[in-house]
Amino acid sequence: FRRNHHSVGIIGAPFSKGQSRDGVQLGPDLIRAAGLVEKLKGQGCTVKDYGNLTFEEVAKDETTGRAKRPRAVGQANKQLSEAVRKIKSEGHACVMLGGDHSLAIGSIHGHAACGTQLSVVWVDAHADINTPLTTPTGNIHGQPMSYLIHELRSKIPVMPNFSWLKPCIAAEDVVYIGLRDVDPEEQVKKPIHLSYDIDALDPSLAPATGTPVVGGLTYREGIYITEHICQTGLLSAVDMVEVNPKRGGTDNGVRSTVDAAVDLLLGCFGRVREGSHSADYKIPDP
Ligand code: NNH
Ligand code: MN
Ligand code: MN
Ligand code: MN
Repeated sequence: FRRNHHSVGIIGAPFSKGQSRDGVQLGPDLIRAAGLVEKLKGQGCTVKDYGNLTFEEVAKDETTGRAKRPRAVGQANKQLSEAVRKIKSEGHACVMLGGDHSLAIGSIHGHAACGTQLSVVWVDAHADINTPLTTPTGNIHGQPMSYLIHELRSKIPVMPNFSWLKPCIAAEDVVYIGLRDVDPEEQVKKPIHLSYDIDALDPSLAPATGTPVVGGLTYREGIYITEHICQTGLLSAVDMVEVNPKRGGTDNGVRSTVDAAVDLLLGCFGRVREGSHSADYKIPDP
């Protein structure tokens, strides 16, 4: 028998202003509705759902450099950072359901606030390391890494609602997977923050996302990463972001995207493809 004793804390962040496409704010409830909590419990995890954050409207939110909606993004990430910090202080592996990938700013910052040096595994079709001055689109979901890395500190302008944020990750502690070059880092020893952008997967499998790019990870490659990271025993927090039901085309496209997101999270917490049964399963006696 396999036994999983992962203790998981879930926080939903229905936030979309790090990019311009409506719908990605529906991710947290959609992923829950696909049975995430029940399925994690079914494979032996203890789960505490901390619910969704609520975000207030920001009336006037002019750009800083080229970065769009900095006040809304800064405020949302401040709230998220505090929520993740709390979940970590209560001893859970933290699962953040997005929302767009700008939320990695607060999620990683809050995770790092518990004091240990982290490594970050960034699974994405995109590197998300533009600065507010280099971004071609202005969307902050394409920038989160630039705010978090010590080495880029001098490249980041002062931004409204970002004064709480200090860089907390060393460039050498970041691993990228899915930039169409799959090579999982194996010698990380620090607690792992896995930031999973669903657009890392191939669009044939996960079409319901704002910026699909052809040539992505297969289901097998995507799941392999989570299994491998689970086996390190170092997984400390996960982001699952950029699921957008308004971009899927068909019901099937949305369903397959959401199911993939759930399966990736189950893989993070001990599910094995060769088959795992529920925690209380007993072989029937004759
Ligand atoms: N690189 C582009 C930008 O900075 C696209 C980013 N889009 C993403 N990132 N979905 O994961 O705007
Ligand atoms: Mn991303
Ligand atoms: Mn991406
Ligand atoms: Mn495990």
